[in-house]
Amino acid sequence: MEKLRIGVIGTGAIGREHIKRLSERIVGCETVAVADVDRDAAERVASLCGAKCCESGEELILSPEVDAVLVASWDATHAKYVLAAVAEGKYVFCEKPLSPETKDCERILEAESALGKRIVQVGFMRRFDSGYRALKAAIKSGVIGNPLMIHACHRNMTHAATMTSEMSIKNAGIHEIDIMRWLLEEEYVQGQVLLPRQNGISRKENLQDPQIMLLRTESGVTIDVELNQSSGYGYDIQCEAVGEEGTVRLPDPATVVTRARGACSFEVRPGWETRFTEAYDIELQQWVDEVKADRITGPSAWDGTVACHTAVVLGECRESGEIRGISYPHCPDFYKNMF
Ligand code: NAD
Ligand code: ISE
Repeated sequence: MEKLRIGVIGTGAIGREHIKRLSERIVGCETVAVADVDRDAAERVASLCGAKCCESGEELILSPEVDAVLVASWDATHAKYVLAAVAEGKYVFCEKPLSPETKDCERILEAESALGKRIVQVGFMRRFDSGYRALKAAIKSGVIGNPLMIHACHRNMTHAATMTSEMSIKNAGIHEIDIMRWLLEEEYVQGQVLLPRQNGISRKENLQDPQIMLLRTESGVTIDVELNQSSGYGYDIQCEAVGEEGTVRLPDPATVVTRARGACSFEVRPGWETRFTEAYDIELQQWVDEVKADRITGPSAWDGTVACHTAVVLGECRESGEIRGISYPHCPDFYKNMF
């Protein structure tokens, strides 16, 4: 296959970002079709990238000229497109979350297992970030001894108009849920959510902000994550692992450090687009290369399912503050040993 022909469903913020990177930086592919429920938005994007504009996501998936599908529509719509792509036997890259609902994830696991071959990848791009990779390598090297705790922050500049308390966990916190189990290579057994004082400046109905997710893993590592939708100063992702003999911390993205006017400072990126640019590039280049080689290895439907189950439990216990046990459905052999 010369060029992988990709169809993109959802031409909003990240859909457009991905289409741009597919045409400018990712080699061996082209965007041949797009679809969006906002037809005008889809047509604008189609004319910019020279792709066909489909009537619907379903039509795009069935198009014979589409080899592989990239889903970048709203969270709750992911599962139906993933299932349709699997039914067609087409590789599908689905932005996170795989679904906000566990029953959807289980249907996807069933459908993919029945095929007997992995064709679903979930957009947990942090696994491709050089900082997180270095952090994982340091933990695995044993330099800090056994890990005991992880302290993390997920701070957005300002909350999106649609953001709710539950979404803060299922849409933003889901990255943290995935990356912590990937860093430690173990599953969660317990979770809890704490609700600090509400941010009075950025009040919004249905959004308790900030929130703290607490997780405990099988070996007893405890993880605290500040989920903060309205930092007011930038998009800031922090993570520090504390071990028996030392600590190791996620680096801030490389940039210049300025010492001037009595201060020492560096820029905090405004959003995920610029904070994780290289990670998205590596993630999609690997996906394109692996799809062409007919064997994908990136974050799987099982990873998406574990993250979804964890987020659902945290969503359920967030108001009561109670500590809840976490358990997962049976992991089909098909997905074992994939960290
Ligand atoms: P957005 O609102 O900017 O864009 C979503 C687009 O999907 C909109 O144009 C909307 O009209 C379209 N859409 C909604 N339902 C649809 C449907 N059923 N069929 C076709 N199109 C539909 O949102 P966004 O920020 O681009 O987020 C899109 C998805 O990407 C979300 O699931 C989000 O969680 C994920 N995302 C991931 C990252 C990351 O860091 N990996 C970053 C941002 C967004
Ligand atoms: C967004 O959907 C993303 O996935 C970003 O990576 C995340 O940091 C942000 O909080 C989400 O809303």
